[in-house]
Amino acid sequence: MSLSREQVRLSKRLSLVLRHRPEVAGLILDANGWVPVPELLGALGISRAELDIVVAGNDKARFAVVPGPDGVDRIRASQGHSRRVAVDLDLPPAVPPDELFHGTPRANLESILRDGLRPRSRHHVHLSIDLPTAITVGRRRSADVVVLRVAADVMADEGHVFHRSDNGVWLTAVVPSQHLSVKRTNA
Ligand code: HQG
Repeated sequence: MSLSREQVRLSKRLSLVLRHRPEVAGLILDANGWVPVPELLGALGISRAELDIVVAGNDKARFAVVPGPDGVDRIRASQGHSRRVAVDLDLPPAVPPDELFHGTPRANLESILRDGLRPRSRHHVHLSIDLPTAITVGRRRSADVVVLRVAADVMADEGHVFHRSDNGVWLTAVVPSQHLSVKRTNA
């Protein structure tokens, strides 16, 4: 089900407060990134029904809602938090598939092949499970996208730790350049 323009706007607002700037809505995320749903509804002035539609209809399942230990539902973003927000998703280490992908604007290529993939403003480098997903990620920023192949099997053998977010994004601290190769240009 696709979201209306209004619902996409709410989804972006949720990403802002649950990943980057909780303080703009007067919210405080707990150590693992969770907020009680009633608090979020109050802070954003929305109904539970409005929230549920955006959580369920979100194209990338960006948000997870689970019952809290106190019986009150809580919500968090499954990945993508800013480094300035002290959140530990507490995901277990996971064995990655042999190869993962990363889509990026061509303008970044030279620097990435020199320095490797860095998390920049986020907690982790975000890697995609397949080529189409990587292309979509890169296209957020540019029409001229390059997809890099990440030798995740070799990295794992070398001791790099990977995590899989609840919505299927692979996360790791850094990808040194020797584990990168250009998979596809002009995606
Ligand atoms: C680039 C979205 C130059 C990197 C997506 C990327 C993802 C370098 C940008 C999630 C570099 C950071 C994350 C280096 C990395 N030199 N450029 N050494 N190292 N970069 O947005 O992976 O839709 O923080 O290639 O789907 O694009 O928001 O990372 O272009 O899962 O749910 O620096 O965000 O999810 O950009 O995207 P980002 P990303 P949502």
